Amino acid sequence: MTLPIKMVKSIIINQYQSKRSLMDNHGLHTFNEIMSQPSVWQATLEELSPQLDPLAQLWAEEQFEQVIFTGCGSPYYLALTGAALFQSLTKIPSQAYPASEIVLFPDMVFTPYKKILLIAISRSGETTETIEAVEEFQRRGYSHVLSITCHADTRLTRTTQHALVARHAHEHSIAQTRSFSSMAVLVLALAELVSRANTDLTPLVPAVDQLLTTYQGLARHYGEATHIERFFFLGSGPQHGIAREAMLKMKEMSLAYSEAYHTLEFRHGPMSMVNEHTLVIGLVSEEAAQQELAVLADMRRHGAHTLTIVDQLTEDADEPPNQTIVLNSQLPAWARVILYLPVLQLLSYYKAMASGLDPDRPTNLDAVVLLKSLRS
Ligand code: F1P
Repeated sequence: MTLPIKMVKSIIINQYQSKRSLMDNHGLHTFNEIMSQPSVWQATLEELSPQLDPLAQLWAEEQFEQVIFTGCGSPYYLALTGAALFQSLTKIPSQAYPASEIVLFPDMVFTPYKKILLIAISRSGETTETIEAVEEFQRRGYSHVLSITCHADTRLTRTTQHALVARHAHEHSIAQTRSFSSMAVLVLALAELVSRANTDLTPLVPAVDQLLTTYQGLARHYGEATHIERFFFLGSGPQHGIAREAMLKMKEMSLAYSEAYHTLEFRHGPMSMVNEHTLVIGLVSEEAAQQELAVLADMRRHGAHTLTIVDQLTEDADEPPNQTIVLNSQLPAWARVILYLPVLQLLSYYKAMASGLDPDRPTNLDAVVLLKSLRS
């Protein structure tokens, strides 16, 4: 069948237009979700009190001896940061495990402690492994599970007695950005409550706003730099989980080669991968700044580009100023940990866009991993 030339033209134009509008919309959700973090964190903080009050009572009654954080993917990385912060602040032994490890290797996880709180983190509240980790915990006779999620009514929240919900943070995008950071705000608030740190977390909101505005151009510059092919995210202590999450964002959105390490571990082998096509990103802590900055200086000597993230610039620092992100948080070290992430989310977004990929639709990935039971 031969179509009239006019009709062929209109089909081609329509195809071109729908391709164009698809291209124009590439990454729109991801970009908006990253940039909405100031208002979503604000809303999350405003709704905290009624959610935290019952937990304050629970803590007073139960006197937990151990806290186990769990989740899959991004929430597992939040679990790593949560456990590091929690133990440092509260002195209660705290560990993080991927949910699948709890289900498959429970004897490796559970200790003789009697009073354990399990904190299960999941954006969807539907991930099979996370729900089965909760069931394994309950099967062993433990009763207190706190879920941290973005949806109030889920399989997870129905299985657990206690919940913290960042209900403004749910996303259209598959890769987690504002959901991760808002659930992190909930973890920070819980650590603040239990440790009685007496810290006001509201300065996080102007700080993240300022960071996204000030460093969007820098993120774009490195995301679009065609000579950068490998990304290494280095973080120690509570920053390590955030470095792992930044690495995951780079993989999910842009498919670029990216790895994360404990900062001083990087010298023990991985630095062999450093060359002039490498960007090494240092999430520099307050406690170990001197040692961590020395790693970055070593990597510059090996030919790497470096991007340094610090809370404040120090006078004796020798990192190049145009390659430095200053958090300027006005918060104690533990409370500023989530501020390292948002500019790095933008970096992954720009890398994906420059690579012709749609950051809203990561390759091979669905929003939730639903499996047949791991035990069958
Ligand atoms: C966990 C998760 C995400 C990942 C992807 C698949 O989901 O592994 O970290 O980005 O979306 O699911 P959830 O338990 O937080 O819903």
